[in-house]
Amino acid sequence: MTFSEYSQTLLPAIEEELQAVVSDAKISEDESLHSMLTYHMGWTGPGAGQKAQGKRVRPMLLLLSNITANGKWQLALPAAAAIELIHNFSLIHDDIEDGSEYRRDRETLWKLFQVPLALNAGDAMFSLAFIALQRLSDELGLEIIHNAHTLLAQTCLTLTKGQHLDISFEGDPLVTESSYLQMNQGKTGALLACGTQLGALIAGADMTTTEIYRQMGLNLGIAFQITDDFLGIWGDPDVTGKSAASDLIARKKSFPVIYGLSREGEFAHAWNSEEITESNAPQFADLLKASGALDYTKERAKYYSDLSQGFCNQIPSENPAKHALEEVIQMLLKRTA
Ligand code: GRG
Repeated sequence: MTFSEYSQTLLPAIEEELQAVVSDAKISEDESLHSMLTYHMGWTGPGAGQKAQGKRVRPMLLLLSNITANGKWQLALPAAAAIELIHNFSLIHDDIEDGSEYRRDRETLWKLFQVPLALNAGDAMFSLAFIALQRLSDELGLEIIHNAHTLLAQTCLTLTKGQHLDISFEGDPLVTESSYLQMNQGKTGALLACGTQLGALIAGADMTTTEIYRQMGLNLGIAFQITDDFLGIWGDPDVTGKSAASDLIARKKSFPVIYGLSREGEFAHAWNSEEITESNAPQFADLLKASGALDYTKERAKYYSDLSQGFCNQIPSENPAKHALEEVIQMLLKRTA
């Protein structure tokens, strides 16, 4: 079965589970907190629809992992919802921290409702992720349910550590590729690793097997973030929903920039001596490309994607969902948004 065929069944089930959990945010007759959450999830408000919902990559990976590990995917739905809620919570807070005005081609929550209410809506989303996990069936057994809670909680801490490093990079003139990787593993790798590992854990897989799933997700996450960094500079704004070269204007120490600075050539000189604005950002993107950063970024994204594929090959399963997992790995490397 292809990824697209699985999506037809799994995506509506994920959406239904998410909506059931998010409906817990209603405060008696006051719908405003709930409507902020449904706006961010892409279900309501201007521009609502598939693009506004995002790709739902993490819950899809979780369910496909669960299926390949011989799980009953319906039992993994609460965990799929939980991981997507943590992801969306982190986006709400990230947009505030970065001052980003647009996400998924629409205004961010803080832009529409101001920072205090957006922070609070993010907190509600975070709490709902753990409420979602309470929907895991007793049928799974207490040990699995306990381990799922522990894994999600530990992943949240890892995410904050990654985000701390990312924010700290702004004031650090000498960010190395190795510190970038540490940041990336926390900020992005950890949640994808958590998704694939949780899927296998809930299916009752043993520790050796869940570790293979974790590594598959972790390396995919690293490749995913490097690709995100690529798109933040050379992506098509009509497809990414962000302005062109947005990461350069924000002076983000993304993967290509760290490489470009390390070459100490024309790009590094311009970066250290000039402001980057909407109008000169394309020239900066060209200088960065000339430093070799574009090719190197693509090469490293492929390297981590291949590592992920290697772990996928080790999954001891003949289930057709394994092909769908392989497709996701390939798709995420080639994505344009
Ligand atoms: C979890 C307690 C806790 C804190 C979070 C704010 C924060 C700390 C971390 C930020 C993490 C972050 C925003 C990482 C970026 C990851 C990334 C590549 C996001 C884009 O993911 P997509 O492309 O988004 O899957 P869609 O829109 O498709 O859902």
